Amino acid sequence: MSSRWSMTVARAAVAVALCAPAAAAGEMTGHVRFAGTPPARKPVAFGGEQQCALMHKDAPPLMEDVVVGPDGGLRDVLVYLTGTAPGGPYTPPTEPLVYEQQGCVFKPHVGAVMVGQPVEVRNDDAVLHNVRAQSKLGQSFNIAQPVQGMKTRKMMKAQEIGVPIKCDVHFWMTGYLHVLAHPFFAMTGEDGAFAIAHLPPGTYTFEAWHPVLGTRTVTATVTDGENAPLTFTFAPAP
Ligand SMILES: [Cu+2]
Repeated sequence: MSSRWSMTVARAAVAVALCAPAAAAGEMTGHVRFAGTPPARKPVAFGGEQQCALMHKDAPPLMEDVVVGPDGGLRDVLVYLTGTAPGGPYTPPTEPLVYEQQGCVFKPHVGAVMVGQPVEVRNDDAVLHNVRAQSKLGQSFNIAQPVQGMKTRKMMKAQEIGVPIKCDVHFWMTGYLHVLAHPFFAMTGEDGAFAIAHLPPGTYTFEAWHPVLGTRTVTATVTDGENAPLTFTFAPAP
């Protein structure tokens, strides 16, 4: 075997090792799936808001009520540990969750932070947006951002799942903010995958929360070794 060939083989071996699923201790991984035919996503109807419509001359963005990836993964699901969380106290990340308003659309549609982690609302558009969070626990906020490039930071103080977010100016701009008192949570992307790390061994109940499709719960035992992945399955709304 030439040295050049053996180098290639060695590199391939490293690549395989890096791609193999990690068997991290205390990690709970899994997928959130949508069963059945995904509902068609309607284009955003901008109504009389021409400034917003003009930002999407080629094609309007699609509504994000239910977003299913090509492999049936369900996006925008919060998977989190319910009940008493192990350990603590927890240090929230200093990195903010950024809520961008871009092209008159919230990015992300659904976000999650820890109590004490900054939420940064930004206006990327040259139009007025007014972001309102409607909390049931006294942590509502109301931020007017008339100027492009404005950034405003807020800090949430208590755990609250599913705080509605909306822009008062543009009725289609809606979303949700989740606030968690512990770090054992994850948001799914279009592949529906999630990973929750650093769990001490024990039996826990995990809830999956979707803004339109409701909730699912699974109780599972986390061990020191590799844990069997969890699956949450949502069906079309009735
Ligand atoms: Cu707006």
